[in-house]
Amino acid sequence: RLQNILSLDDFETAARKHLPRPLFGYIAGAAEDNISLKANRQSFQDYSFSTRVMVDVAKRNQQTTIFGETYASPFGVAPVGISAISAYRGDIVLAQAAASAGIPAIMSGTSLIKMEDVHQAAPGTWFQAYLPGDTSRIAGLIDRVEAAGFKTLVLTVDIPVWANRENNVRTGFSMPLRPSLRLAWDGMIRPRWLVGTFMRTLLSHGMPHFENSFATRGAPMLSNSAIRDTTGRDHLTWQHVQEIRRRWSGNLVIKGVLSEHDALRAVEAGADGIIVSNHGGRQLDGAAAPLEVLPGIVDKVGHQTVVMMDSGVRRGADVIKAMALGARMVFLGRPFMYAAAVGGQVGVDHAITLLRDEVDRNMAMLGARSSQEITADCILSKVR
Ligand code: FMN
Repeated sequence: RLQNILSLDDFETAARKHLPRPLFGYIAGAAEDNISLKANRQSFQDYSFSTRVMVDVAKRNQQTTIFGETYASPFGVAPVGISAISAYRGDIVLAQAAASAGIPAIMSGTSLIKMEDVHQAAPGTWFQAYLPGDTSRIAGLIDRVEAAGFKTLVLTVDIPVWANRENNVRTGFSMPLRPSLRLAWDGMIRPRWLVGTFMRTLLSHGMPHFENSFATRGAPMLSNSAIRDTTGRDHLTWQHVQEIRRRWSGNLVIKGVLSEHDALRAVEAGADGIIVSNHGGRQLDGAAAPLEVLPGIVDKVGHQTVVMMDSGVRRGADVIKAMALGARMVFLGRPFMYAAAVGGQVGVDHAITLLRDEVDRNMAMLGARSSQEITADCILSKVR
């Protein structure tokens, strides 16, 4: 049935049918009025392409090199929390699909699979951490990530408090996940998810637990202890990032930067890279779309650090526009998650292929042979 999936948005349509409503809502949703969610998509339409025709583009190459690693495409898998509840062994599926396609994947700290297991399955995976509010636990976390073998640590810094995600309340998603008649019914009418993901997980691995940086290690997903440690982050500052920098010798990436000021702070704190992101519109509703602020940030720190972005990327054309504005890599969250839910690793492979082909075709029509040739000259801003 994957042949009917012609674009990443088709995975969303398929996932809406496949997943229980609370789980689909958790992935698709954003915060409050979805202003940033919509702005993320709109921001790409604010640019059009300026093509170069009759260029010999017979040999095209979309590789990009970051932190000494050459990736096959300039896009990767963004961290998505509790993915193993929507797709069987979700974190591993996403990481392995990315590894086999030669693109980066960032595993979420809010995962239900041990970081050590994901690293073993796909050693090139990056690890994303939410810092514990109890700062005495930061050192232990960093040491564990290092001992597991990860080379790149992504610190997500846009969650001082949880956003107001009314959408979750409306669709019946909560943390901890509360069993309800509605949830049970919703699962029963979606037997492929019920048997293929939920029952299979329960039978093979037992009830999912938080295993990494998000909550106390080993907290079951259905218990209050799952959320006990997810608050109390609102006192964290750049000082803590500096302390982590001193302890962590691998690549350090700061995710959730939206201003030139913070980009500079991240560089001063010793970041090797930043991900310009509004968390897919899931945190501060009304926060700028990353594409809007990207050029200013690249101008400010692009010569000192690797600038990447996410939020709203759905097409190869979007990838190219972000690169033309100076992003060295872009990440996608929801689309790959839908693909994992609907089709497992084969689904994610298909999603990556669709996006890769779009980038490739568009590069040809644009007259660009390599990632280096995707420059500001390739696009025009419609916003004056
Ligand atoms: N970002 C994190 O840094 N850590 C997470 O655990 C995390 N969980 C997410 C869970 C879901 C269901 C979604 C949709 C996003 C999550 N994000 C998380 C944000 C993504 O990493 C990324 O910033 C965002 O999805 C990009 O926008 P897009 O979905 O439009 O591609």
